[in-house]
Amino acid sequence: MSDNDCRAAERRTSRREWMRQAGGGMAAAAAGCALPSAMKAQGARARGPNVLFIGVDDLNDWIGPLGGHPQTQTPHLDALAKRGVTFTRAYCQAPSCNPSRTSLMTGLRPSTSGVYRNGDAWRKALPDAVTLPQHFMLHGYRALGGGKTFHGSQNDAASWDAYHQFNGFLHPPSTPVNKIPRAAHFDWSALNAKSEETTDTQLADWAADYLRREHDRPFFLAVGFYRPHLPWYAPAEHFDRFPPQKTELPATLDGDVDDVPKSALRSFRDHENVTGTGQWNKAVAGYLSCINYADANIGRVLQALEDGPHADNTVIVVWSDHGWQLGEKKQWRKFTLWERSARVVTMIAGPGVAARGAKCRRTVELLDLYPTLVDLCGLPQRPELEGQSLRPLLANPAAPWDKPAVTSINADKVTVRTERWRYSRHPDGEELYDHANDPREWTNLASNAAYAQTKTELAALLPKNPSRKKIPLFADLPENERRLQKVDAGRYPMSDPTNYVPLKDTLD
Ligand SMILES: [Ca+2]
Repeated sequence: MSDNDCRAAERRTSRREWMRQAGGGMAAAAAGCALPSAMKAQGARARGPNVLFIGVDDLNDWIGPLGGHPQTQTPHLDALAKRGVTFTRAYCQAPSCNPSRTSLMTGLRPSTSGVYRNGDAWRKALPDAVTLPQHFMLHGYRALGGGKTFHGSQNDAASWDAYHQFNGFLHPPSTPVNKIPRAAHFDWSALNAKSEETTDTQLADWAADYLRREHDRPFFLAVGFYRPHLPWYAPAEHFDRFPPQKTELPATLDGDVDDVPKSALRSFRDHENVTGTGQWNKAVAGYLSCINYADANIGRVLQALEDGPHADNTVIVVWSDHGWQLGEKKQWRKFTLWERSARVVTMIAGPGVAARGAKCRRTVELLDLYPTLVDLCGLPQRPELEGQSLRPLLANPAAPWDKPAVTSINADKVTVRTERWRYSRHPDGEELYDHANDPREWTNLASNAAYAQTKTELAALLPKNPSRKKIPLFADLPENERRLQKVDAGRYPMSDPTNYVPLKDTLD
């Protein structure tokens, strides 16, 4: 660690000390120089491999390797799938951004942390949690991030050596383009702009620049793309590939919602708006366009890795925080417990991934990524983590595995997925789907007496005593506490990514 790095680490440590004294309760995740000597020595020996951790916001299973939509165009993810393992039954722990990302980044379930809502102040709920990048920092890695990794304004200053974040996105001149009243960001349109002018591509180029350079320490680099999160605005070249009149809608069944508990459904408003204005095809085309744009940005990053000095020594993970519905069961967005909302992208490639090109059909969870990366990089595991390392499945995708995937909306709305079944419990009823015969979850078997035993077995897999802790809303925290999590550093110099502004200098 250089003297400059040591001084920066000291500054970070004193800031954290101050945060604790100020009542922020932030974890004392000291890096480098502030560590006990034994750990410092361990950190100094860290040699990698590096981690490239690519998150894609609101990306469902409409990518080539998962086959969720026949017209999707994701050539770069298709190519990555040939080099790594694609998990075809990977699920989020919550079908919305903040609780899903909190679980992924802390390795704890929502049913443990109580963080179920987008507005929940996750760091307030988990003041001592050591996040995934923090753990790597503790062991000698440099942790860098950009874009959206934690949710929105709830980034975590303690988790990064430096963070790259832009403010603002390009919008069409007049919105909403779809003219749906009160659409807010529920909109889609081509942008009359070059990719290089857009935030996600600039993020990709920032990461690419870093990946092309030599570094004195192994890195954990998180790249969090915003699209295909709403609004679906992307350069016209991507929209041109998906003419709406030729775009296929997701398969639906009349009366599909008649056999589900009322509280399983969220809202019909979006569906009425989209179908009432005759724009279902346009919306689907808009989402596919933004997926294609995300894939192109991922391609930029992966090409830079391939061209640079770290190609053979970097674990690549591509993940999404939850799925997205586009009219299945008359639902749009996420926030439900069905397959299209709970299923996520999880692809892993690089050192330690022997089963190149394989698909793994075991049920895995986003919170398995933390222990997996720790395992692949040879770091000590953390006892509190609730996931399980996927390493055996990266060697043999058919290896024995009996861990189901659990997704929670709150303590009383929760689902469990096994390789064959999905069982969901709501305050006003249950659902049971047999994926061997009903992959679209059209026929709820929960009231069929023939499946009573199956239901009992699946119910036993749901969280015991799920947390009902009341988590304060981030927006309600005093300004000084909100500020502790803010990593709003503005633009780092694009021309010299080694010249990162230490967080301390940008926060004070
Ligand atoms: Ca149904």
